[in-house]
Amino acid sequence: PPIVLVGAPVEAGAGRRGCLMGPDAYRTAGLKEALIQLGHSVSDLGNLKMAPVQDISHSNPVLKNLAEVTGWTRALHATAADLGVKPVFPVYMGGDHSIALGTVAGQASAAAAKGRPLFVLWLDAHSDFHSFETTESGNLHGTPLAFACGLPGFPDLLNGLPRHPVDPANVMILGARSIDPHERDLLLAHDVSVCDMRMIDESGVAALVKPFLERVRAADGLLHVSLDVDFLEPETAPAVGTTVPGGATFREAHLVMEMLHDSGLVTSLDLAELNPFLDDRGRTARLMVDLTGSLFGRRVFDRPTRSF
Ligand code: DIR
Ligand code: MN
Ligand code: MN
Ligand code: MN
Repeated sequence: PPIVLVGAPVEAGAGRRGCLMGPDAYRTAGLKEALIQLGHSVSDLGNLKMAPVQDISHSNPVLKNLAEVTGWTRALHATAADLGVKPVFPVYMGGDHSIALGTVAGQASAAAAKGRPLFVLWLDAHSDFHSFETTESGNLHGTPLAFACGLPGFPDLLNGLPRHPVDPANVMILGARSIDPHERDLLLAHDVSVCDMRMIDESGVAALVKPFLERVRAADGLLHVSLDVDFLEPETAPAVGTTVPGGATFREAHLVMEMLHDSGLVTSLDLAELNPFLDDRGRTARLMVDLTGSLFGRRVFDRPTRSF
């Protein structure tokens, strides 16, 4: 299907400024041109607009920028719910990871309309599994996966619209190496499959990703991929505010993307947390473009398509 790029210049969910430049950095790094070169038809919807939502509140006093994050969540939810039922492949160019409060909820609403289960692959150093009650930093980019899974402890971010929670059994987190105690408890209670860096060290990414893709296929599911820049090793991808050492290598990340492409199962993508202010001559933006290229079919050499 045609690829639709959606700019989400959001920085209200992160602890430091700069992610609002993300969509333009992807444009400067040639995301659209790279995908066209791979034979896809690509359109860029430009950047979404947002109106802060003032009539929203929560009892946790540490939450930062609730009005703005709620405004972005509603705008992205509406866009994703709409694109999700059309014959297009949406790529959400963030923006910090709070964009996924809206994108996953919207894709989940579209999946429900199609009567198909939504699966989520979360590529991240963090699990982003806080509720608005458990976050201690107050940075709402630490909450989107818990919201997607329908956990309690959130205000009415969707303005009364139904949430269509993703079944936690349909979620895989890959690359984790920084999980807060409250997140750990919630992940265990909801039985989310967490593949941490040690599991990648011991078995390699392919052995972890393949059975997950087989489950998506067996369930006739739709697959949303949420790629946080900090999934990668910071020396490889420095342009992110929350670097954690010991991340995925260049090849591990490309291999995941190549396997996702070969599976043919992915239906939507977030590119989250790129902070161009922290980049080194654009190399992280270019790497994210290259990884997206691998997800859309770039390969080193022809080989028979394997089905994962
Ligand atoms: C930490 C860091 N768990 C927090 N989270 C994220 O602030 O809640 N950093 N997502 O990217
Ligand atoms: Mn994240
Ligand atoms: Mn992260
Ligand atoms: Mn935390």
